[in-house]
Amino acid sequence: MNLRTFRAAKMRDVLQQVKAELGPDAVIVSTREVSRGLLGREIEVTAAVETRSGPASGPAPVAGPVREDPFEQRLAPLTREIEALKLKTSSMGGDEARVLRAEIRALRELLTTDGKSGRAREDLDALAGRRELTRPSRERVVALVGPTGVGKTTTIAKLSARAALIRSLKVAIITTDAYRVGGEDQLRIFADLIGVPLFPVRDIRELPRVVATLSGFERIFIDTAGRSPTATPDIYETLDALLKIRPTEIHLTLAADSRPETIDRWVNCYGRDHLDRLLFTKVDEARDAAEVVRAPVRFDLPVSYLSFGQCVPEDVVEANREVLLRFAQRGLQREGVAA
Ligand SMILES: Nc1nc2c(ncn2[C@@H]2O[C@H](COP(=O)(O)OP(=O)(O)OP(=O)(O)O)[C@@H](O)[C@H]2O)c(=O)[nH]1
Ligand SMILES: [Mg+2]
Repeated sequence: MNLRTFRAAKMRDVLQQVKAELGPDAVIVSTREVSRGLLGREIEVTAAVETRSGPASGPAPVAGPVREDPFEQRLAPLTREIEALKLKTSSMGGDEARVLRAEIRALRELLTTDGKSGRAREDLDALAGRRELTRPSRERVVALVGPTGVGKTTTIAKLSARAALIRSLKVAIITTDAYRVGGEDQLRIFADLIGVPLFPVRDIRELPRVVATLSGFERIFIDTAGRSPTATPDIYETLDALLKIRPTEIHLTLAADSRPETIDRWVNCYGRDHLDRLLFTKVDEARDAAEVVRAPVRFDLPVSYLSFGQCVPEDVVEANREVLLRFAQRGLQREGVAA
């Protein structure tokens, strides 16, 4: 038996390699995702073929019905190949057959997911049209608002570090998350590491006054306490204070795999007209991220940044159209973001 391992970014490319190198009788032994350097992922397929010569013994693949969808047309030969492999395992017994069947199931799942992504990409391209999906942050004062635990504080640390250390700007951080145990400490550690001053604001109504005292700073980042969407009085209080220090850019911060109804609820909670940007975090954890394109279109609210990990300051990028579409299509990790 000739056992070989193949790798490529896409499952169909690996399968093409398998077919080209080992021929139509190749059997998939295992498939897995492997990391490619720091930035990407690849599919690794181990395939085997009997080394004996002679005609293939398995039943010939049966031609499927003609399909209209161009993606399904491309997928059809692979689907047929999987069917043929499945037939082959039905005549086998024991553990070997069980393992092989599990692998075939995994392979089918991967192919279907890839197929859906391909279609999603076409849909999202059409949906996005010529609309402005992204817009860089421009204002001197930037505030992040949104649900608890999405990564607001971490993102504030990343953005402050980029502005202070890379762009050499005079940066100040304000936290209004001073009442929660640990809320201020978390940011103080980052601020000390970056070497920028941190101004805690214990009473949110004091925020405009504190900002007014910071006229010597070129960039001011405001971290707010995470809210539950039912805590509307708190949300309004924060919003009210932020609106008094216009021009402030308010970025609604959300996890990249948020469901549409969650995003709608949050945008409505703050009021679309009070928001300037969407900022998506946890891109690295998202499997389905179509909302990073759909939401900016739905609300005409461009995306500023994408955060894709816990590391400060490197795991954040300024969003751009191509990256957003690529990521929304694949919904996968760093590959779409950092490339
Ligand atoms: N995987 C991943 N984790 C992240 C990302 N951003 C933040 N985190 C992690 O998410 C957790 C919560 O992050 P915080 O920055 O404290 O979130 P927050 O929105 O400030 O939370 P609250 O202040 O409690 O509302 C921490 O463990 C972070 O390290 C990201 O882009 N990807
Ligand atoms: Mg926080």
